[in-house]
Amino acid sequence: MSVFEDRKKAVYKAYNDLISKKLKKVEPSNGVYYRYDAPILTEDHVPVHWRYDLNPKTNPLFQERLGINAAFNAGAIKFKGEYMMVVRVEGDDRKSFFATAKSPDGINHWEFVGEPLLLEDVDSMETNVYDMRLTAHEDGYIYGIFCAESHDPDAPEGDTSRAVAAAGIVRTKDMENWERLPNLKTPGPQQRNVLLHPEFYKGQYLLYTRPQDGFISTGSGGGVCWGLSDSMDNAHIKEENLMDPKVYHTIKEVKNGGGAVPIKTKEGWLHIMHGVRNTAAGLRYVIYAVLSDLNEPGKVIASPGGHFIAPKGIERIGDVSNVVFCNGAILDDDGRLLIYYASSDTRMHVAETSIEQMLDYVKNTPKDRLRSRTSVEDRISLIRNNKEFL
Ligand code: M1P
Repeated sequence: MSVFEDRKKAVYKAYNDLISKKLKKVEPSNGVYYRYDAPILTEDHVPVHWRYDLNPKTNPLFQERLGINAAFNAGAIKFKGEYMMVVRVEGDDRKSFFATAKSPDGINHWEFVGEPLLLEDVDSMETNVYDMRLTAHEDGYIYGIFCAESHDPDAPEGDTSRAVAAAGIVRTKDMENWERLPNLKTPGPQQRNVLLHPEFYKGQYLLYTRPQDGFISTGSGGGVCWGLSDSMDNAHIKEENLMDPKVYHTIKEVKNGGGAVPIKTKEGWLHIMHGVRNTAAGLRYVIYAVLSDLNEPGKVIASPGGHFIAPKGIERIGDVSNVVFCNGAILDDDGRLLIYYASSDTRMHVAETSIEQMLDYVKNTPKDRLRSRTSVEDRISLIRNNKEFL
């Protein structure tokens, strides 16, 4: 066999072995959610023909022509019974793009389908797009809100790293044909981690925002906010209301941001978010959960202390280490909840739980009372109450 045939066979075998692998639940878990023993999606899940030139004449050595660096930060949706993610795929050239992947059960055998999304070119300065949140809205559309990033036009000459972030918007009815709408306008000068609430609120579209003064720093932004817009055709929020502030010496001391689109439960809207704190080794991103009022989705009614998921084992390592980040979840009719999260800006994982477990978690985990002393009081109370059951 030629080098081409040899290598092609080996590369396809590795790909097929990977996508047919069945994952195992990690037992016994903490009772809140299960992890699985391997990532659900990686750069190696990207189809061979998206990376290699399959023509033996132009690629006799069967070299990868357009490599993929990472597959992470995926929005998720169950559409017509199919589990789908719109994944942030990053090429070796550092440009991110969106690509749809499907799985038969939401956990195993994730495979990319079709072709990457070619978004309408609304702004020639837009350089990068990433982190789509998918909302099946009661108006009948599925909206995808993502970060649209450009080089800061006001950056001093020679400063090639200053950027501006805006919320880009697309919508679809079939998860195949996407219509691009104008970017969201907000009082906050920059936005990332914007997502659309699935129901109208007071007859308007409700969006969760995260105003930020700069590209990295949220500065005076305060935390996760909500605001209203009359339409999504020209989405414009005139007022941002603080919903979940960043707080000193907590998991969200430096900043926080919305994650998965809120999930409706009988006791409130469940939000899966991320919180960021600083360390000597750089920023640490964890995932946390809050519950908001069914009738006033911007009002937090339960806020368990600490993180819900933090990077563990291999999750700690990647392009941006010590990060877990969620922007998608799927609720099944039987109450099973699949929380999709990425680790270290590199790969995708799933945490499996249920609405029953999550409500128990958000309502019964003690709040963060913000001091070591109060944390010790909570732990001593747990220990002493347990004495009669030991
Ligand atoms: O690198 C970690 C994450 O950083 C950003 O999140 P935030 O806007 O809260 O700082 C995002 O760019 C995200 O894509 C990334 O995973």
